[in-house]
Amino acid sequence: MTIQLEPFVDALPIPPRLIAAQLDGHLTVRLRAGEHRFHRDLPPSRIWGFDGTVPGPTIEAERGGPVTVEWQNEIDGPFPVAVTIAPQHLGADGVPVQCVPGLSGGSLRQDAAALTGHTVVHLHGALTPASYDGWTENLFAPGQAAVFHYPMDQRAALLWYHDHVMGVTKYDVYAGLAGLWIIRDQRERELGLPEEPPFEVPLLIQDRNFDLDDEGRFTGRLLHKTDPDVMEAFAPFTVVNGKIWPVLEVKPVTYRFRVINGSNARTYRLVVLRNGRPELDRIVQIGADHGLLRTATSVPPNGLVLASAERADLLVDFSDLDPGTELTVLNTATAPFDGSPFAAAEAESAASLEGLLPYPRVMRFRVVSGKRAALTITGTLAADYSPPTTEELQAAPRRVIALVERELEGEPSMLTMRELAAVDETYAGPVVTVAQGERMTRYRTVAAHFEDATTFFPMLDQYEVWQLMNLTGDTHPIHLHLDPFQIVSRGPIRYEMPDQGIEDKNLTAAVRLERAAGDALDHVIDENERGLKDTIRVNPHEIVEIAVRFTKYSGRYMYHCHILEHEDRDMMRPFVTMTADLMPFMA
Ligand SMILES: [Cu+2]
Repeated sequence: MTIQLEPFVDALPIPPRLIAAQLDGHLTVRLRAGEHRFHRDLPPSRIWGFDGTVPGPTIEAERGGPVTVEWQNEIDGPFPVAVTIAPQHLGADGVPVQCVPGLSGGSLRQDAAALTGHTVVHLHGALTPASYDGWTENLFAPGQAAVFHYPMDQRAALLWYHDHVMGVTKYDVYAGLAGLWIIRDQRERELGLPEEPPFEVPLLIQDRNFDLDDEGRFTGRLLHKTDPDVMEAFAPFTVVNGKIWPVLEVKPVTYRFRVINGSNARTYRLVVLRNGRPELDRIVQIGADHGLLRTATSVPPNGLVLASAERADLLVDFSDLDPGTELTVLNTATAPFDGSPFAAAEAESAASLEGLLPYPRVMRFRVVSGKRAALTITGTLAADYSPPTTEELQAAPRRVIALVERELEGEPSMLTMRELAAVDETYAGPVVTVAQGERMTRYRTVAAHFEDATTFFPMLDQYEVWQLMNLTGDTHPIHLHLDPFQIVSRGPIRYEMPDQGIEDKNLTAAVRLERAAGDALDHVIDENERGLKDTIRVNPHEIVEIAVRFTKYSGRYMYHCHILEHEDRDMMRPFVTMTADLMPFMA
């Protein structure tokens, strides 16, 4: 008999803070095994965490104040997460196995149990020299340390640091190796934004599952469970700052919430409800991945969508509410997420076993008494960036990437990003054709897997346009390391692929830039996506164009899907930023 977990009983934890300026910009963070209690009624779970906590400490830095972190790997085994592939997608009761705790008949993956704690740390969203960016294969073992220098020469934003090891990022982050990193600057101070608890609150949203004993009681052991139909882990329990369905007492004032989706795979569409009715007009979004938007915006009418690694900086006004009022945050996004809409007004009926969303609840706010105060932000928030002009983009090199899922017999699907290069009509091999009206371009696949030769060599200080075409059934949040980018366009595509069109190294497809029959998505750019982004959602039947300009650092970096199960298998590719003066000397 499974013990039920009572919602909204644990107070929302605020992760410990490490303020770089108080430590002369020199921090030591130890990666350690530890114990963590995810809910009042759960036994403690073994975890791997930064400083042994879940989440790790929030590191706070100042723009222009470099930070050096000595990441000391002090992990000792065994790997704390039970990893299993359940034998069936549905349990005997017809409920998808990913909606329930326990192994569901799966056996433990012994190779996962044998992981010894090699790690590498990546600071997501940071403009970092390549040597400190956390290249996925540059591991440090238990007993070793990495000293990484972060220049912090970038605008204020919420970043996050997490493990990035080739093939097992999904396990290491799930085990707890993630923490927040906030950069502050003068512009935010001019706006009078809250800059510390209790009125500035980070919200790291993740999903977790747990193992059961023979009597069906929670053991506390973390569980990463997938099944033959769904290769991503979509865990049933939503965790915010390390607690399942927590509650935060709020005064009747305006709060600033720094929200990040740190889940392996799950996308959230967040709605706030009072007495069952959505009250999204309480929320003003002032920032996205790389900090302040040009102007504040409301969240989309269906709710705030955040795929893995996306961030939102929100002001939420509680100033009109009486003590005792409760507001509940719900998630209406089913999994795997494919961009399908769901009306905010229906949020209370969002639960869906088929959609791997057994519990839509995320957290609750409970208003307590206090002096009322509202913070109103109007006008221009930021004027330090603008959308690239047509002239800037005219000369920009175009890079074309197709996202594909290759189904394999008896093992999980292989997801890859196919880098494409234009060929003329004499090329006789497999091609992808992309047609817009009468104009048609033929492409061959020049790279399919992480270890294939690098084909992207962006030049510093020059705009590039990357075109991402999704030929799969799910939404993929594509993340570029190093500089932020801006979305240029999003539109529908229809495509045909022959049987066997997706080969190991090749791709055959005919893509047209027009709407497919039965495609119900609107393919619009949300207002809150018009900021500086480092992760962008590419929905099914969609092409997204982004404009990126790398500015400071030359070297080898990665771009990848931020669904960790996809990144690990094998939706990740390298790129090398180049400085123009070296080009004459390149072979
Ligand atoms: Cu993906």
